[in-house]
Amino acid sequence: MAQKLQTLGEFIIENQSSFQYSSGELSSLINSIRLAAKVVNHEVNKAGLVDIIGAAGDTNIQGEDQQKLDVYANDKFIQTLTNRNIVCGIASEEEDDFICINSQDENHQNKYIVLIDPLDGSSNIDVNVSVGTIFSIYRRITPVGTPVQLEDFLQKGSEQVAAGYVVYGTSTMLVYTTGDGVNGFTLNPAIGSFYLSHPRMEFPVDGNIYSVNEGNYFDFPQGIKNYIKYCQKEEDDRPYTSRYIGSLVSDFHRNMIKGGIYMYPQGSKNPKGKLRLLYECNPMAYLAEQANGIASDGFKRIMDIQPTELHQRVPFICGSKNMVEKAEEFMRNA
Ligand code: AHM
Ligand code: MG
Repeated sequence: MAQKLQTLGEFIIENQSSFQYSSGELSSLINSIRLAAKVVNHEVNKAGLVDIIGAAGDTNIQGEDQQKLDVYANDKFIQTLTNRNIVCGIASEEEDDFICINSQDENHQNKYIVLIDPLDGSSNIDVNVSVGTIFSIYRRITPVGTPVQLEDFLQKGSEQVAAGYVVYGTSTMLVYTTGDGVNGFTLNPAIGSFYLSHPRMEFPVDGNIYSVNEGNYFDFPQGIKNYIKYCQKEEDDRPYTSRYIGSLVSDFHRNMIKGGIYMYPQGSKNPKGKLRLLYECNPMAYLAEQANGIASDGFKRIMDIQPTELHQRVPFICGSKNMVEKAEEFMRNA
């Protein structure tokens, strides 16, 4: 007999009590992200039809061209979270500084902050390749009812209470964790609802996919070069294969399902790595650990890094446990 389909809304309600601080606030927050994700999905899907792609003319804090859909996604997520009045602060990869919500209202009781990469991998949009939204949720550490401060955002990844991503791919999925495993929901576009399609997602302990921009090979640290050579060797029956989309969410998603490792190391072009600790690495690290995987900067756990600035970058190695441990071993021994 066919199983009853569970919607994301039903799942959130059903699992609310298992969350340690259960007050309904986190559930409303995830509901808002679900809503904004549907709006952005609609727009991303239209990208090939309307003249919305292309540089918007703005440059973000990292000096990169912003494309119109980045701006659109950024606005939608910020608007939805602000209008529903459920967070006290937001930081976005597309904004220079964090946004303080309700700073004039001493009675506001919101205790969560959200960090978001509204549209990651957006250089892939104009060639119809999957992109994603990444989010990360923390409890503020400064007193409720006061304006949020930078220190609320500069918390270690290990303090996250929830994290997830939306992948706008052949189907659109929302995958998230609140610290009790990782669950994936697929959008039925005809109805506009997300359904639980991938319960309890886990990285296989081992895998055979390595995902890295090999165009940067000569720029990589020796340990990563050695690890790539190890993956390429034909001996010992180790049939590795290379898959790199250049869209973190999609590469991560595939590796979590099939088993693999994603690497964006430091190099002379990106001395501290390319990916941002707060908007990309910490949420993906939380998901990875909740899904039986590992996330490391090559030497230590990503979620143990004390952030010092909002747009900080770090080297990022993430995926199946045995593969990441092997890459770390190569880094130590290089
Ligand atoms: P973005 O935040 O500017 O989109 O950059 C992040 C993206 C990741 O999704 C992807 O894994 C990586 O940058 C690809 O970088 P590269 O083209 O240097 O390989
Ligand atoms: Mg990004």
